[in-house]
Amino acid sequence: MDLTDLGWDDFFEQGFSEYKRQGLIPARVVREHRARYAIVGTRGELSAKVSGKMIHAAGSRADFPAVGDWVCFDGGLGGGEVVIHAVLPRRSKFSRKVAMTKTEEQVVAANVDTVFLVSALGGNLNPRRVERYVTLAWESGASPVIILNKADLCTDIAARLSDVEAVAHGIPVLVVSALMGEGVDEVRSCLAEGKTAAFLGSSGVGKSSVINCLVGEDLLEVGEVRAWDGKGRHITTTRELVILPSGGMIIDTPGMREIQLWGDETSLGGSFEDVEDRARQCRFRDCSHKSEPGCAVKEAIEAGSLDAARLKSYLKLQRELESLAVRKDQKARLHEKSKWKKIAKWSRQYSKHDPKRLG
Ligand SMILES: Nc1nc2c(ncn2[C@@H]2O[C@H](COP(=O)(O)OP(=O)(O)OP(=O)(O)O)[C@@H](O)[C@H]2O)c(=O)[nH]1
Ligand SMILES: [Mg+2]
Ligand SMILES: [Zn+2]
Repeated sequence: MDLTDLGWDDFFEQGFSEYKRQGLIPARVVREHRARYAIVGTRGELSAKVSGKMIHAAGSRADFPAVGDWVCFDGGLGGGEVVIHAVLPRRSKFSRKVAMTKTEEQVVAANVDTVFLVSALGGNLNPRRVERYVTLAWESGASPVIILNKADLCTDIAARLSDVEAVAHGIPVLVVSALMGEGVDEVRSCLAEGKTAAFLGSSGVGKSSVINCLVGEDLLEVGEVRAWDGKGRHITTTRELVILPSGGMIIDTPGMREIQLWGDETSLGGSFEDVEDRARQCRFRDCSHKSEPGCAVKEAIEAGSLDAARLKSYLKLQRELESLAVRKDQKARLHEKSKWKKIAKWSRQYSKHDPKRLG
């Protein structure tokens, strides 16, 4: 396999130079399952695990390889599993906060050029959920494209499309039916040789089905949806990078029940540019857009040029990011504290052996 077919370019070559000197070999992560990685490079597909040193040095889960990452492995021993010693700097990454209460970043897909945010028409298409995905996509560094799949199940496509376009804010929206094979060519035209696209969205919206259409065969397992509530079990259980016969790569991901934001106060700038543009014209810089005089956001809502639901959603996501910032900060302080405890302990031991040297 030629590395450029896998997306290798000058950016990664540069990151690789120091590892090249160490005799390490680059490869791309195509699958991950319980701390075991399938990697592909000039030697074909290999099974790999990360080195003990890397595990020890990792500050968080985001420091471990994710699907789409370029890693450096030691090819010296041959046979069996190879050992990954480093992850090359990522050009882009789609991250979320790990579910539940932990304050930790999870990289869902790395080095992605295009992210397809998939929702299903018919059933409960929720523009607020689309907004959430769009926010994370802007933050990722990849270009977002929205797919509304299952067009065959929907009788008022035009209305749903305009609901979504209102929150898409200039991002292309493609109407697709994987079942009928409609709109698939538009999806294909977003792919290119050496480029990587990732499919993200709730379970059952048809991510794997659309990919199967693109590949032209039933490569990925596709699920049953329970008719009575539109829900089913999660079909895709691991993230996987698929290399298309026509060039280009696709990452399939398991549906996410909840997608929590990972980012900072600047994260809403891309997805809520319409709200933030107006907010800059408010009389007070720290306007909360609730009851302050001279609030340009409120004025826009009254004039009908901004949707009230959009402001509500903006404020909600902003609160979520604020509480994330507080928790990140607490975590950083705890980390700092435990580091200084270790140093203090070490210096006490050190001074016991040779009190003079600590002066
Ligand atoms: N009517 C209709 N059904 C579809 C379409 N695309 C997918 N489906 C059905 O929707 C169900 C779920 O499809 P999947 O492709 O497994 O969905 P997924 O998003 O990959 O789900 P997870 O892997 O659980 O995240 C399957 O029964 C598909 O046959 C479509 O365009 N129209
Ligand atoms: Mg799937
Ligand atoms: Zn305001």
